[in-house]
Amino acid sequence: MYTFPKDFWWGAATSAPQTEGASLSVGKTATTWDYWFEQQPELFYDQVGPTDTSMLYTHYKEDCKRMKEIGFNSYRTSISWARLLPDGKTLNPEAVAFYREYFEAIHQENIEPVINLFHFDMPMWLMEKGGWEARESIDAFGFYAQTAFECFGDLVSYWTTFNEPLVHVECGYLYGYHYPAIVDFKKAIQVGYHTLLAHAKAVEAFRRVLPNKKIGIILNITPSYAKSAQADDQKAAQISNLFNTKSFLDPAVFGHVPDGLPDLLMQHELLPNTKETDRELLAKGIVDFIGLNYYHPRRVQAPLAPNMPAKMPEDLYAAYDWPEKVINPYRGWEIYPEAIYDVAIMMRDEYRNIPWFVSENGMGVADEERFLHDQELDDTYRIEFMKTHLAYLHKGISEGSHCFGYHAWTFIDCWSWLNAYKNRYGFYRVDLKTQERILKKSGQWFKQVSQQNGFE
Ligand code: BGP
Repeated sequence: MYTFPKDFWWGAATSAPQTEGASLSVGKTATTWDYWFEQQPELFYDQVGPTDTSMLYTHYKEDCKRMKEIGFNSYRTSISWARLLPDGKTLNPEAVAFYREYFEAIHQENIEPVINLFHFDMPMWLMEKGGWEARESIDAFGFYAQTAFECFGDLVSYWTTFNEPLVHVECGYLYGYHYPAIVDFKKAIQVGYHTLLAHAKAVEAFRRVLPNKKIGIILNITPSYAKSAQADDQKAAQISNLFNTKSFLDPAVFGHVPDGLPDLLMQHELLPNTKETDRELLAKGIVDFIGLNYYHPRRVQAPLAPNMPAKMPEDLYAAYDWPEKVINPYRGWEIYPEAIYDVAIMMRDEYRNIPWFVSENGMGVADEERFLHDQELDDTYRIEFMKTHLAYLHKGISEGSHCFGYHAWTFIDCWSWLNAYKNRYGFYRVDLKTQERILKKSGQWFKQVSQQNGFE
């Protein structure tokens, strides 16, 4: 029997843009997703945009009951910046009323709400001024954060500033999966740097407004494993970890950028524009807890034909196709549950054993309706996926890592960026046309795990 610590969080995560719907109504203005979909709907799978979701905006009451039915004691979602502050300054009373009622409904089911501020959903009014590339995004985010803390601080004890900040950096400024789909390493670094400062600005406001509550950040963790023990492969893995793990984790835990990163950026002419006061602000960004989203590791090797100075991260480390990898046949990502143990030990030994939780973990499945028969969806594959990850997490905890929870991705099938509804992850299946919800087998299993605080 794998038994987890007392009061362990069992639940799931999602986000405002992926579940709420009501995307351009009740006072909300456009985000980059609304805008991009309007401009180029063909980029989105099945041409499904951010308005076509599970419509939590109207279904949240029944959905909170569904969360309870499958044993959640905690649940993360986010606030939509463009809904709360449609022009960046003016508070939208309908948004305040909606989120207050939503968070109250979560409490009514005895579920702890964990509320995040930014989940890839840049408001268009800020994008038009340059988005995270513009220095003014830092104060704009600080103002938004403070407003959210003031409006909902009485209802929410656990807050997070960003979900996977590395993703809007990489996908928006290096690889073209998020708007503005620019390919520019130097801009990407500047965007990442402003995001770090915006995070610190929000934490600074938090300490003033809600000194007795807790704040964290949610990071995607993709531990980098080197192809071989040779020095150049090892160096590539180190650089990959510097960018992909330490770049946001070190500032959140220690209040400064990781050693080695400024020198590396200087060598490659990638240093961002800074101000003298930045160091002081960054030091204020230390959090109370960390959330780590884990799906798959990175396999890396020395770059094959590097440019000097680097034009892309691939000039510093290259992807390596590990022949022994196990693949999720329904999503294509590597499945490597052992990494969750390595991460647990890393948090214990290298990050002062700060309290942390698994804030996303799950298995995406394309065309999941093939497993739907007579209104039952047998997703045993997902149960196996979660069990193996939880077993490794348990091992890390039993060796002293301070992990206090496990949130699956996700509660209900949700809209996901360019892939829209291609890959399903939910404990509940949603039929987009009828809005009917069907509990999958994994949801029934998760309820037992939560009730027993573990599994056999
Ligand atoms: C994480 C994001 C989520 C969600 C998840 C699954 O990176 O925080 O928003 O999208 O990944 O990814 P996908 O939907 O692309 O399969």
